[in-house]
Amino acid sequence: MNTLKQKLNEGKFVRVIEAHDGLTAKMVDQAHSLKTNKQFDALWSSSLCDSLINGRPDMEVLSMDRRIAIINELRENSKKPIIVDMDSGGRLEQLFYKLKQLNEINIEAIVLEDKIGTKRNSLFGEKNPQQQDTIEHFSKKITFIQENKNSDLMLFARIESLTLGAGKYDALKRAKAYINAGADGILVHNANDSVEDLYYVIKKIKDYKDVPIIVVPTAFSFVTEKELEQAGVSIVIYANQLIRSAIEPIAATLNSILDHGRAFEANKNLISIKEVLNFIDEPPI
Ligand code: SPV
Ligand code: MG
Repeated sequence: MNTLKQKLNEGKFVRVIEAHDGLTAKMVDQAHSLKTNKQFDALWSSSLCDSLINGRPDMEVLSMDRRIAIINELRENSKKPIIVDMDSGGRLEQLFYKLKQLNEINIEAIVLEDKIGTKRNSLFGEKNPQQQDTIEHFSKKITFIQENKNSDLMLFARIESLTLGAGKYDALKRAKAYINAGADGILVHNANDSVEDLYYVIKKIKDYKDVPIIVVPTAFSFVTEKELEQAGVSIVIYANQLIRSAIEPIAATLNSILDHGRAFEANKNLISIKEVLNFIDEPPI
């Protein structure tokens, strides 16, 4: 049973966050706001974050084996559905083997983006020298995935028209084509802080067909979940916030040890060894 599909079928709004290793997956699983009673519903396996923790750029240069190893860490530490960022999937023959590997693990959804050639992260914005795939070629990839994926796995087609300067009408044209090619839902990406075109595209897609829509509000993080839901969004992905919250504290600890010639001064910002040792339960043996 695909629990992500189930939530969407029940009309629930789905809140997703990036996790990049067993520890972050476990922390997401445990996160529960006492103030709002909210939790996260699913995990995002991000190409950006997985690349970053491996010291690589987000250019589809991390092997699928490594991505799968990280996804397995997430699965071991969390019961929540997992949505996997598949990048562009590469050429059709590469896509075939990536999909074959993804079919063998326990995930709920994949997202394939309509870029071609050397992939770069979308948040570079319109100056990105990245090329967008043709509608025909990308639609072929969607159909190919639909024909070869596990039947319960959801496929979201990700449209980059708004991040690459092709505009809202191109985004809408692509959304219709990708839905007709077999996409179960659409991710409309947006890399700037204006949401006008994004909302236009979402509304028009919903008018065309009521498929679930994903957004990634990194560049427009001021927008609330409530507002996104009202705009027609079903899934919000917080795609990089956990890795970004780790980098600055690590840099501060490094500098503190270098500045003082000891770790004592850094201690005030660290959790205790006792807490670390107690954080992960021991096996019931
Ligand atoms: C990722 O998290 O790798 C994504 C989202 O694809 S973005 O970084 O905004 O492209
Ligand atoms: Mg990515």
